[in-house]
Amino acid sequence: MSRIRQLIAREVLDSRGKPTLEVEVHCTSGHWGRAIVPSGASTGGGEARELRDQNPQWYEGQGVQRARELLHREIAPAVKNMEVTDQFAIDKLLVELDGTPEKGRLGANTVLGVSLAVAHAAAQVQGCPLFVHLHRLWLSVPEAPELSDPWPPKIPLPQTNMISGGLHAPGRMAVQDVLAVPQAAPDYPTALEWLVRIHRQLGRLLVQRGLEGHLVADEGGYGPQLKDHRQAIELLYQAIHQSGLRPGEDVLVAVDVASSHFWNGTHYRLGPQWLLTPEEMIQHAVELAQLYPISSLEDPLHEEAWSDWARLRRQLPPQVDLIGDDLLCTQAPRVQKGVELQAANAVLVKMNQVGTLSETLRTMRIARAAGWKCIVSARSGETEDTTMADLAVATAAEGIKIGSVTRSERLAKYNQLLRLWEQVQRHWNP
Ligand code: 2PG
Ligand code: MG
Repeated sequence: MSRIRQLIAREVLDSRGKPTLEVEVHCTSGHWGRAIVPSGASTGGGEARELRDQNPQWYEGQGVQRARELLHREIAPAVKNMEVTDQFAIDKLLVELDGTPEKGRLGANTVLGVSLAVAHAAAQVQGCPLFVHLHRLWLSVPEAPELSDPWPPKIPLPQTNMISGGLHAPGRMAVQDVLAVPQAAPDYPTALEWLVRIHRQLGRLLVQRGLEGHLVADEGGYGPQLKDHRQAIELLYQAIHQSGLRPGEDVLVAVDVASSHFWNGTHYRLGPQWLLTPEEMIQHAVELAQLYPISSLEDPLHEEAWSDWARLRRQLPPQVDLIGDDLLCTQAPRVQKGVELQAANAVLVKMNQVGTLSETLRTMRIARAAGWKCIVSARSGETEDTTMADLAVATAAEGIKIGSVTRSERLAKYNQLLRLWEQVQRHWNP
């Protein structure tokens, strides 16, 4: 038994130098846990809300001092003396305390900071690694569909950012993210070596072509001035090949189109002179999947185009995953709707899109029950916090999207997966 004694929140900075919340939970037993909240740039309209101060004198209005205050004043007294291992009861209380559907009062950042720090503290109390505690929670989510399989912890397959566009880079490419997926790597350390090899080779290739191959974008990938995403996919294809790997066999390509951010209400604006109607966009997505070794397309249609998504799903080859990020926002009702409409077959999981660990796990269980894949994702604004890596392993997620293999806020997670890989080998996969 260990009860919550004290919460401490502080304003720290994320990978874009933007304030974010760090929360500590201290228990009566002396154990404690800490978590830091990430933050997105290409956010979905259905996401839970972040609370920011809007005070122009402090970090241009982006401060989280009010979130800190609310946490100390309202949340701390409410959760005090609760059993720290009782994650579901604590999260339920946090949701009730906020009282709004989109966590607009306390802020999803405030609530998530507490929810995750509680999980870290609970793992300490039980003397087990975080992913083991999260795995137990995953198996016992209340009000969630039954799990048909035991889903033992497993290392997810990375989708690694190589070239960035959209809101994550200053280049011309409208599409946000072209990623490499080392699907045939025999194990995680090999996958990571392949990814670094490809990333370096791609940098050399960009320089040879007179393009920017040194500076990196928000998630650590390159952000050169390219014509469009087809050029980015072709460059990545060549870099894979020049790395001694077989594109389409060893390594596949994933694309996060993030199309809500260039949808103008009638057309998708892929370039200054390149406007596509929804029907043309569907055809374009199908063509991409035919032309290139594509493993998944994320948000190829905008976040409210449910019936277009369902049409695209019917036209895409079954082996190409259709991932909903802005479409689903890790929200259970949106995933339920997506399942009913057969609008996708995979959900991107970002804990701060919904605000608590319990709600995240419930969303994942709904996806699982429908036979969908789960891809746990970092945000473009990240920190040294590695909880998402543990979550992915604990829930046996098929994929993980962390960003590129540079910048320490990304490598913190890739490195955590190396540690978890050893543990999974030892205990679950000997
Ligand atoms: C996405 C994420 C991560 P952001 O769109 O999938 O790449 O970006 O955190 O800016 O929403
Ligand atoms: Mg996305």
